[in-house]
Amino acid sequence: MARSSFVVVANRLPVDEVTIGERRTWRRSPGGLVTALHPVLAAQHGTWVGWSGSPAEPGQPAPEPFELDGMALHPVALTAHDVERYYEGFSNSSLWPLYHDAIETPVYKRSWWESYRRVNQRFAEAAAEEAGEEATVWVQDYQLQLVPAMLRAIRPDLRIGFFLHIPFPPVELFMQLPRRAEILRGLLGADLVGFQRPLAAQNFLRLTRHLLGLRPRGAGVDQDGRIVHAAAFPISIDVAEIEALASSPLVRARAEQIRAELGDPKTVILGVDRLDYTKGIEQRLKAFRELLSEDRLTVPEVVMVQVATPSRERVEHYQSLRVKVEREVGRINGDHGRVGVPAVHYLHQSYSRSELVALYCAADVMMVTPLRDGMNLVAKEYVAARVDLGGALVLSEFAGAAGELRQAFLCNPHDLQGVKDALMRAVQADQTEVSRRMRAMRRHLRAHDVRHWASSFLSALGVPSAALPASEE
Ligand code: GDG
Repeated sequence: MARSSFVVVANRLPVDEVTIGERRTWRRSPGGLVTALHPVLAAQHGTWVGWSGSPAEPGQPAPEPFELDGMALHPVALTAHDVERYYEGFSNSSLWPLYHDAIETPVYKRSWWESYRRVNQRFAEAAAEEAGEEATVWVQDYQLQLVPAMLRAIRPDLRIGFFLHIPFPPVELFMQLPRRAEILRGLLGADLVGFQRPLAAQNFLRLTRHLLGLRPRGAGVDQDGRIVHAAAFPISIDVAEIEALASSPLVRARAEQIRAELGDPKTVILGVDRLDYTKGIEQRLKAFRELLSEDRLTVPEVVMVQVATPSRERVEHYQSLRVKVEREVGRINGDHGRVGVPAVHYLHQSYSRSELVALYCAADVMMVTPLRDGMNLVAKEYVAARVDLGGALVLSEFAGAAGELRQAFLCNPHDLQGVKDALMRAVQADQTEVSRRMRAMRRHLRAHDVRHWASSFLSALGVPSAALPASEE
């Protein structure tokens, strides 16, 4: 039965399955996307279509749709086989590396593509079932690029938006993709295709000409008499939530305690990333090691904390990255640590939001050095957490966030010397300079939070302004 006027389609539902006593139940998961979209979903009796996160047995039907916090949730079933081929395979071993400048060599397998196509069809059918007459459907990210066209084929009455959270590669790279035309046609099923950065939107429009012989004009391209628009909508974070955590006495006390536990060093350098080869963790560690070897930095005056959250652990690229990072950490600690004082505190664990914010507040220098990143929310979270105007951000030019956080200490992560220089400038910056930079970045962020992002996209898609989430500012 078609019913919602607003449907979000994403690989994952915004919930985690938890066990309370004997009972299995669902809890809303933390995350920027659900924060941004919850108000729209709740106001419009919207539905979120996605995978629950646990594999189904073959032939087992998906759990029945259910309600949570005013949102309707429609689970899509994925078997272990789908997860291996559609998710770990085509999404994370073919598309993810290709779209990130082929930092790791993308792997292509025909069976992965077949699974990607089948699973995308399943998501499209679920969305078609939930969407009311002339409803708006917003499809998220690289795992679901075929959904816009598949959905349009079933339901031409719908208004369809698509947002890509990761970079969109230049034509020369995209052309590697064995099923490149299908992917591009899939995206062209949308009315609006949103990207993190303007260059990505240009890459997409250029590709429609190169691959399909279409004629892009300005920010749009005519596809079968229908104009598909492409533009940048840089995603953001729930600034108010991070500020509230950073101002809470508990988190502030925890930040002080973290510094004490680290031995009250003069300078704490922090990195927080999913353990992913796009994030430039090795480059950052190498820069730190060389500065220690050259005595430009010394332990215990300076220590580094690197949180590397476990991620995609069954994918081979990630297994070999872990070995490389852990070898580098071992080398640095072997050469420069002291009894009871490691140079690098390496944490291959997940933390609560409040512990993360306490770490942000405890760090004098935050290093965000991806080789390529759609946006990078960690950089924005660090800025939002620094209500005290303290802290220096070292930021890669290759993170989407560098387009907005211009007052960071910007660096090219491929240039080791450049990373070392940026880190030294950040460590040595005086308080006046640090707070001048932080104030400017905070001003920008407060006017561009995640609700602003969702509203800009949805109003460009033509959703009436009364239905849009209001920004905090
Ligand atoms: C993709 C794009 C784009 C990390 N460790 C823990 C934890 N995190 C949270 C961070 C942050 C999020 O995960 C990571 O977001 P990023 O943006 O940094 O990176 P990706 O996961 O690669 O995200 C990226 C993003 O989509 C949104 O469009 O910005 O470019 O690659 O929020 O805080 N959260 C908790 N514990 C941890 O240990 N609770």
